[in-house]
Amino acid sequence: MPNEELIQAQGEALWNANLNMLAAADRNLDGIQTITDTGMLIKGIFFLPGDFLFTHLMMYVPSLAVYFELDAGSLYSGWAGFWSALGWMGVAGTTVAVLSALAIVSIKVGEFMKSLRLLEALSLPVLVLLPFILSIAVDRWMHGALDTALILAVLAEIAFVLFYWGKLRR
Ligand SMILES: [Ca+2]
Repeated sequence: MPNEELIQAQGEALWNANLNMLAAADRNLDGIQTITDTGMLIKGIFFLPGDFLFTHLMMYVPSLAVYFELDAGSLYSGWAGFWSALGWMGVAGTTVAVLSALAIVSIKVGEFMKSLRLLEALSLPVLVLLPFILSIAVDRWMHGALDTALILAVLAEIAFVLFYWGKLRR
């Protein structure tokens, strides 16, 4: 029975070494940057999901890593490729789903705004509040005139509603 702590440490070391390798410009350490290094980067990016899965199983569920015989040789293996392909399909599927949802939402919002006629919708709250704001201003200007000003504001609201009512019926 292999030591679980050893497997955890090995998983972490493998994952970090893989990331360090991908981050380096000269990935095969031959002292020169060539097409081989670019190939290793592309391969490394493709294998990221599978290698992530295997190393993190080693790190967090070592008993399972032991059962599936995961070790340094599991990275970049056929199974790592299988899980990587599945992982990237999941990423692509999620991206398409999110983009489609965003497209649907933006169309719906667009239709809603069009039906409201944007400027009218934005000006409506301002027009509704305006008489009340003015009545408070009047009270500041002529002390004690708030009651009168509010009555005038309510009358303005009624006139406003009647005006819109007539406009809508046309
Ligand atoms: Ca190189």
